[in-house]
Amino acid sequence: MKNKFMLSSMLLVSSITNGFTDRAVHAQAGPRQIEVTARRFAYAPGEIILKKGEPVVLLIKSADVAHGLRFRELNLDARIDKGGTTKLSFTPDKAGDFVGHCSVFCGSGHGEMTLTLHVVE
Ligand SMILES: [Cu+2]
Repeated sequence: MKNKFMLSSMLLVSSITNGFTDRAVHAQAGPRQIEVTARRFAYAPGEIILKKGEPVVLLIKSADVAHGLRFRELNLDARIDKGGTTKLSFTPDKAGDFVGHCSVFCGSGHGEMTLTLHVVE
């Protein structure tokens, strides 16, 4: 009687543990995804820390009009349609600070609309 109870609790514990392991494996698969919201005239967040050599996907969502995001030094340029979301996938291959600018004219503050990537070693 006592043994049967112990066995079933052990099975229960091991199935919970397996569930956690599965989830951890899934979380590690694929590149890191970061959500960014673009709205006149800023990106949120306005600064992102990335690791050199680590693949990343920026999910850039527009909360109002069409916007863009260009990092000249990283050879990246994205367009985000009005109310839409654009996936920008890349792997930073050099460390440093990179300032991205909005590349679709969106109004009076367009020139000051920036997102800074801090790529660390
Ligand atoms: Cu703009």
